[in-house]
Amino acid sequence: MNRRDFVRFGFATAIVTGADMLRPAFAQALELCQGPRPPQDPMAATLEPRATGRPADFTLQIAPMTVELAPQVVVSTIGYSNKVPGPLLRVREGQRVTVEVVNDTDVPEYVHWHGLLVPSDVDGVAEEGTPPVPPHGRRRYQFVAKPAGSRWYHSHTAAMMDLHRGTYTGQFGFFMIDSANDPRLYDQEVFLALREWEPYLTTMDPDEGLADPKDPMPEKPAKPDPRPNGLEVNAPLYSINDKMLGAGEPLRVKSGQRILMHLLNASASQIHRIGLYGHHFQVIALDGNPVPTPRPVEVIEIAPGERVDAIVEMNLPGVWVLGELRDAARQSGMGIVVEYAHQAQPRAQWLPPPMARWDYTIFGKTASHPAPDEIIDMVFEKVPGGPHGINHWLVNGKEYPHEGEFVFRQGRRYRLVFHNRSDDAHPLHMHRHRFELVELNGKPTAGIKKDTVIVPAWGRTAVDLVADQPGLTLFHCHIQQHMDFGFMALFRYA
Ligand SMILES: [Cu+2]
Repeated sequence: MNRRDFVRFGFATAIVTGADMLRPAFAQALELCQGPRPPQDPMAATLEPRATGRPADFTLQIAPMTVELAPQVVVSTIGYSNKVPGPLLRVREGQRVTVEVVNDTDVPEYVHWHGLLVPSDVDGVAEEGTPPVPPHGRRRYQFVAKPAGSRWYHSHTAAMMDLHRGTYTGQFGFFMIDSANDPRLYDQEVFLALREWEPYLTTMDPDEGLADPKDPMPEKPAKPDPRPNGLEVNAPLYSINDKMLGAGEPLRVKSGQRILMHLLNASASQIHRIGLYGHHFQVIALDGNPVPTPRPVEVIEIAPGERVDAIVEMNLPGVWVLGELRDAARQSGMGIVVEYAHQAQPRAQWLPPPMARWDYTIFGKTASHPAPDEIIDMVFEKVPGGPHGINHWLVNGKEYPHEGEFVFRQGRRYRLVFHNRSDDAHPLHMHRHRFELVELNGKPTAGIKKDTVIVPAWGRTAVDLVADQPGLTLFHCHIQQHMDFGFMALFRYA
């Protein structure tokens, strides 16, 4: 689709536009991120020295902003430093980082450093005791950046029925922690955040079709729940970074190049599957952590909160669409044009890649785990269509909060077994820790370290972790609505 088609198809449904509101924001994120990285300047983001004390390494300003997703398609949201995604924060592993957060909104905010091993008081989570960034105030977050890999930062406020708060807004950005040992076997590096905009409540489940009837579904009950499903969150507009498909600068490549793609699903509600016809994604890291067995795949499935790092070898000259497999999402913006040099085609081509089931375990190694000191079973259930017509969620029989059910003892090894007794897939996120995948629907694996894992509909996933990060630790589904309506648990250290 070219830009003219894009406008002609009338994607600008019901979005306020105004020429004087538009900012020349074309592809700022790609400009920020493309090209070989400058090794001497790991901080590609705002540097704002302050008058008092040690200058902050980065400043993030939380404020209302508009995003020009495409010509005539402008959405209003809240973002970081007037950028979507927010500024790329790039540091060395082990570096002490100070981030000054200025909150130019009327509500308290929290910035969560997703995937970093940081103490509770700077993790950016109310439930863990992090102090808020007050309305029209500021607060500094100081921590040591670890571990190396693709991390990210985002708002961690509850949104409840307000679809203009928390992860429904533009408050997200990439946080790269560079390892000293990165072999840098690529020619170009790009950051691609998947997003939806203008969310609304609906009885239609946007993830319908993701459940595969061939899945084992070990947690499926004999009798289905007869209660009607509640309202879920869907969206009419999609983008990669701040642009809808066809509206931004293409990703310009040369034949033979190896492109390192840092994919992030910054969606509040949807799992996405991404393909690029005729090309393979060599998956090298999941949630920023190198996998034991890098393997090529044709489709990447990525849930809210997850990251996938993949190298794509450019070996099929043309002008292609890298995009969502679902036509509705791709045609509503979730894609980016990949343009080889010296190609004159006026239109970017989308062809569906061969269907393949996403399976984390192919990136693992032969299972072998030390015996856990303790097994913690966690059962997740849906209460369909509760108050406000919204589904509510139970963890071991009750909604958040839980009073001391989940306790870690320092140094002990735990196996968490997630029993998903619902018909939705859930990306489960553990704060301040990394876990290792042990089993997925009965399939054993080892060596895959993550902080967010999809538990398939009616599925079961087991993970191991060593309790080595004392302090309150939040666990939750990364779908904002599920988290807001009960799908959270707080782990304490004894
Ligand atoms: Cu969920």
